[in-house]
Amino acid sequence: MNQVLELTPGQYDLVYNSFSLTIAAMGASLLFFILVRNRVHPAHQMAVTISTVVVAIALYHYLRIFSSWSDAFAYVDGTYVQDGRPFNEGYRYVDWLFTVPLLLAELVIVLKLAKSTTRSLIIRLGVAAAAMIALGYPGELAAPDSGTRTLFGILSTIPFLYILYVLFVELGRSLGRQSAGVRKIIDGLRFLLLATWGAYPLAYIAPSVIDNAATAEVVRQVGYSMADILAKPVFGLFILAIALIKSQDEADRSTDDRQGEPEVA
Ligand code: RET
Repeated sequence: MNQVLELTPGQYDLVYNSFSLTIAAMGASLLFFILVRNRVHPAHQMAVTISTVVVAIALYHYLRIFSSWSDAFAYVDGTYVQDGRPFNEGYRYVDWLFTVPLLLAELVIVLKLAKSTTRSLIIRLGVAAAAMIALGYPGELAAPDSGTRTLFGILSTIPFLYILYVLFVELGRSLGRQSAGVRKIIDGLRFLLLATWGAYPLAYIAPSVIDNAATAEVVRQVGYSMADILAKPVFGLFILAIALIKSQDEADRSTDDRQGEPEVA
């Protein structure tokens, strides 16, 4: 496609180590979400279960990404040369195709809105997320300065903006019914979402705006990996916090109910 990519050992290792860190983050959070699940009231366990599935999917894909990266380069005279075997970018997109709709679903589920609202939000957000990822992939494979990359980047941004609209405008209207503690965490969560999801399109345009191909590749890979740590395990921790507060509310409510009952002689 284009000229052979050459990375300095420092550049190669930065990407290698960021993949390694991401694997550790996914593995540790997988264990943590499994262990902590029973502390959550059964009514709110589904959101935590989805977090667990998301980091498991990511753990698998990062293991594949890690070996694809190692296989793609040969160490020749002090430089890492991409010696013909292409690095497989597909793992990332297949991962996102599953995990992005799941992440959106867990956010909606933990809020416990009316059944019909939940259903409609999950379907609309899921379809938009799948469209965003599917449209991004052809652009990701295209050459850095090609019209294809720009075209698919723009097409993918349309469902992306729709998702942000639903989360910030539509969902905002239903937050009034949440408790003050939950509302505070949701505000933090939406900020995290905006900051991290915004990093993906930025990493995508790196090859188009950075002249040096090696630097652009490092920025893109490290950018995607760090964004994935924030968007999956860290996002999952916020969801867990909401589920735990709601579990406490549930426990308080059942204690109140019991106190209201007449004492049995
Ligand atoms: C692409 C292509 C260029 C335009 C846009 C993109 C957005 C990607 C996003 C990905 C989010 C991924 C997440 C993964 C977590 O598991 C596809 C890079 C807008 C927002 C949250």
